[in-house]
Amino acid sequence: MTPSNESVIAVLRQLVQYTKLEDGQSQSFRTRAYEKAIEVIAASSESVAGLSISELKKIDGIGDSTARKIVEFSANGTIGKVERLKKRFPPTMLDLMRIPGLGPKTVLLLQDRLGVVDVPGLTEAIEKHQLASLPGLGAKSEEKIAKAISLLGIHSNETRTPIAEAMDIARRVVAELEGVEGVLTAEYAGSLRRHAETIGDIDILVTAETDSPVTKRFVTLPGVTAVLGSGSTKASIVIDDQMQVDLRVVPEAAFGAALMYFTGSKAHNIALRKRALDRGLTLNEYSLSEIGSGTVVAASTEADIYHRLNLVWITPELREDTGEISAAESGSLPRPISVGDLRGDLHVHTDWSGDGRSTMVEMLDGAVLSGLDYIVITDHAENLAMNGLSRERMLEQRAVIEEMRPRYRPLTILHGAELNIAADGSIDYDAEFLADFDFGVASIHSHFDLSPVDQTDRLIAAIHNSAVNVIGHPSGRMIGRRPGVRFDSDAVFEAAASTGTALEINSHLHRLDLQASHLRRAVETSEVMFAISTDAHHTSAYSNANWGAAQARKGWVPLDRVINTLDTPTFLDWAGRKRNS
Ligand code: DGT
Ligand code: CA
Ligand code: CA
Ligand code: ZN
Repeated sequence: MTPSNESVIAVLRQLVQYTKLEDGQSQSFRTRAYEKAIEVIAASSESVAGLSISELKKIDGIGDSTARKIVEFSANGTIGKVERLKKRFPPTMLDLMRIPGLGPKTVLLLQDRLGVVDVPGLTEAIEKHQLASLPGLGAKSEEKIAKAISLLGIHSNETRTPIAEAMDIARRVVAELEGVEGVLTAEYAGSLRRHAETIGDIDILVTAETDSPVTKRFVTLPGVTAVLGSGSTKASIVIDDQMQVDLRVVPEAAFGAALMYFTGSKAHNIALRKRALDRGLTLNEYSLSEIGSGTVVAASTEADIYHRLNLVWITPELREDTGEISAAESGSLPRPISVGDLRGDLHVHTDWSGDGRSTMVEMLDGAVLSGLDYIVITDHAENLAMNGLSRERMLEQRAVIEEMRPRYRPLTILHGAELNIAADGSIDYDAEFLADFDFGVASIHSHFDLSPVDQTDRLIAAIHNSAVNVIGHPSGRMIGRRPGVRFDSDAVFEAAASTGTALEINSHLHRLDLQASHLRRAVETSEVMFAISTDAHHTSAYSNANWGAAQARKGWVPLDRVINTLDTPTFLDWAGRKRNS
């Protein structure tokens, strides 16, 4: 069986990380070559494993050395270089590299001088003030690293994995299992299906014909670094030295009951079981059945089970026993937003931004393919170091967009910018220049450590700027990497509501910003509107809108609070109202 593209990408990502350690720097021509190949493979719909070296090299973006490694991986399930580097650098050193302020150079220094190769070791070294004496570090860096560790809550070995990384692994395992003979369906459940921000372990459910070798294959998948258990209907593995994955094989007739059980949460399950008992029924991972007679009343689909409990089907993101069951009973659950409800994307980059990877034409074609009615091009404004556009470039871009418009009708193309909110809440350019854009997204890209009072003032100042229609990724957090700014959320919601400024629900799995608890509170306590945007820097990122929709569901956001579910004229009217005020 040839490995899936997802598995090839995962091993190349490992190669990138280990190569950084080997090189002692975070960028080199080798890591750039692997990263380029990852992008190309991610965008490809054809399977690359199984191709020959010469076939691989014909693909634009894959060079000789990467091609050889892909072929080696397809044949052996491993890459010799990765295996060798793993012996030199324990996998826990990759966890260290995720801590802000710790690049490959410092991580190597920690190993070399202090023998520190994991987070607990680092915590101990900080307690003994051993970092301060290392060349190039000092007391100040030590303090910064200590703060990052404490804010991220990663001091112990009990680490949870950010959803972005867990999702990659789960999708790759699901893709592999779908290729095994006799497998009918494979789906991830657990906290991942509930769209939790961090994931303890991945739970996968499979239905299969009785003679399918699925559990046997599961324990030998590419990337498996330990087998924790294996039987005929269940197995557990560790993948990439990092993540536990539990597999359950269940009968098709019980799939709904099993999916519901293993999706959880535990609290939601317990509440439903109690509800079942009140109705003379028992609910478990096999079925909803009558007590006594044992007659099965529902089992094959989740919807059947919820209906038999006099509830509407509850979207997995809400299954936390925080009011969703009574809302499902009274019919007051918000209708779950799906990606098909989104008519526009209000935060999109092109390669005019230093960090954009697709051209304007590619991004516009992508918008059409995604079925969008309108799109706002929001490349970075001038104050963003390296990646921002000068006034001249912005005007050039506006002319290009003007030219594109007739070609892309009925797609409506707006010219916007992603503005940078400075420490004092001011933004790029001047009022006159800003007024000539069709739309503005303003985001925090700097000064993450101001006090909550200052951050609140800063956000509110930006919200009051008539050139700002949306606050992009309002907290600026990166899940598991950067905590994001703290601010008085009620005050920000109120200011946004009263000025007609929307708050973004950023769809990147690394961001998911605003967070779900903020969304739910905002919906309950204010009139604020939201924009579910992809912040795409590449055409492949349009599909992230799925994750933005999931985040909105998790935050109990109803459809009528999302500005980009409006049809084009109504949306344009909304945007114009603030800009012309
Ligand atoms: P995680 O892995 O910590 O991110 O969170 P979950 O929710 O994925 O938890 P996990 O993997 O321990 O279990 C998966 C699901 O299985 C869980 O959401 C609900 C169900 N489950 C596990 N243990 C129990 C239990 O003791 N009682 C009930 N009712 N359900 C359970
Ligand atoms: Ca789990
Ligand atoms: Ca589990
Ligand atoms: Zn952006």
